[in-house]
Amino acid sequence: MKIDVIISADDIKEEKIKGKSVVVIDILRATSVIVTAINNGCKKVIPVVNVEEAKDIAYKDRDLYLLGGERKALKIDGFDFSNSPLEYKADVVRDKIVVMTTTNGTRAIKRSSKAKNIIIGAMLNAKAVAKRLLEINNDVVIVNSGTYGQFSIDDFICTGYILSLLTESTNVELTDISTTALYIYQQNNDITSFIKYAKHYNVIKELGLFEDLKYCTTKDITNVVPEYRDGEITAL
Ligand code: 3SL
Ligand code: MG
Repeated sequence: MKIDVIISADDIKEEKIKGKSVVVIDILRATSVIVTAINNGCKKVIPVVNVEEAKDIAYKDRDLYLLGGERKALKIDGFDFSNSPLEYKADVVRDKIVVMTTTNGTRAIKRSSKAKNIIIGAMLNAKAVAKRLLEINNDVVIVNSGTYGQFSIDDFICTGYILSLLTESTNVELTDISTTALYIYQQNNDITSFIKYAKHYNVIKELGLFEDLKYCTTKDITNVVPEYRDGEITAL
C-alpha cells in the first residue's frame, strides 16, 4: 500500500488522487462535525461550496434539512448551526440531513471527487478509518484540508496518527511527506501540546471555543466511517 499526503485543499490535483482511496481530514473542524453528526444519527451530510447553494437545498424542506457551517469560523446568517461539532447533538440531528459549507473542509471533499473512495477522517474516528483503509487495500492519499490553501499542523498530526496505525498493521510505502507526518506524530504523542502551535488552533481558542478544541483532538471516540459518494456523505 502506497501512502501519500496532500497538504491543502488548493494542492489537490486529479492525477494525484485518481483511482486512489482518499481520506479527507479537517480536524478543526469540518470533518469532526461530519463524523459527529453521522455518529449521532444524521441520515447524511451534503457538502457544498457556496452558502446560496446550501440554502437552495435546505429551503426545499426546512423540517428535513439543517444548515451548518462557517465563514471566518463563525455561524452563517440564516443557518441552524455553526461549525462547532458540539452543536450536532443526537436530539437535533437524528434522521435529518445536514447541508454544510465551510471554508476548507467541504472544499477539500468536493475537490477530491476523482478518487476511488473518499473517506471522512478526524481524530475522533482515526482507528476506524485505518481499519477501513486496510479492508479496501488500495493506495491511499491523505488529503489535509489545510487553512486557506496553507499547510495546517492540526491536520498533519492527525495524518501522522493514522499513518502510525497503518504502519503497525501492514507494509506501507511512504512518500517523504508521509514519512515526515509519521515522524512528527511519533515525536509528539501528546498531540494536545503539539497542536497548540497550529495557527487555526489559536483562532478557535481566541473565539473562546476551548471545548471544541478539546473534543476535536480526542482520539477514537467512534467507529463510524463516513464516506462521500455521489454528492452525499453517509456511514457505510
Ligand atoms: O475551513 C473549514 O472547513 C472549517 O472547519 C474551519 S473552522 O474551524 O470552522 O473555522
Ligand atoms: Mg481546518
